[in-house]
Amino acid sequence: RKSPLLFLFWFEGGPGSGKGTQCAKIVQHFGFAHISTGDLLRDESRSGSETGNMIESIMKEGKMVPAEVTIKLLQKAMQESGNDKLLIDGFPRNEENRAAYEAVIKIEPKLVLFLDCSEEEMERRLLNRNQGRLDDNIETMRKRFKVFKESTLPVIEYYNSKGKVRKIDAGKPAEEVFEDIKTIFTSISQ
Ligand code: UP5
Ligand code: MG
Repeated sequence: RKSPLLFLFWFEGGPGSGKGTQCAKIVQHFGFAHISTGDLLRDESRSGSETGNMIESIMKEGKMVPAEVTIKLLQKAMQESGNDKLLIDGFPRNEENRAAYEAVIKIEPKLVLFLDCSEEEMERRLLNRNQGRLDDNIETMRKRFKVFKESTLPVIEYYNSKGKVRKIDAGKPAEEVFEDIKTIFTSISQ
């Protein structure tokens, strides 16, 4: 990359908490680049490669893709972004991800934004999404919620203990959630 990263923010939150939705708004308002590890993995799964097929079957089950696969895609996307302000959406999702990130990429996030939303509301949103995602069926969704609680919440708790987490009430309408995010970004990213 040409210039060092000025701002690196991570977005965490359960399936359907609104990570992609809020990141898109931040891109528009604050000129960040948005990298979703879920999107990177979906793109790779469509490539038809052996790794792609492996990724697809893991995602269909709502399980976590091995960190070495995700970290390679993430590193490449960060290098190619050409932006010194980055939002990383949905990563790290477990301890394995976090260890791989710290071993390979190393750049600490400025803040971890945690979109906090009830499971009922997340479920409602995912069932309404209708974008043909293979993992938006009730059976896989329940597995995704379980993985979030068991594996991702502990990672968020780890960063919270380092004072890096800002918890946001994400159960409100998207525009209202964004108002809270704007306040954080306006105070920090300039
Ligand atoms: N919506 C959004 N905000 C709303 C609001 N405030 N009020 C009402 N509706 C709202 O939103 C979801 C839906 O809700 C949309 O229809 C939206 O309009 C509406 P979205 O912004 O897409 O939520 P998001 O949090 O991004 O939900 P997503 O389903 O993408 O979250 P996941 O974390 O489940 O999905 P992701 O793509 O990150 O990961 C998928 C899978 O990939 C994982 O299960 C795993 O198998 C794999 N994966 C890894 O293995 N490793 C990784 O590092 C990342 C992913
Ligand atoms: Mg998403």
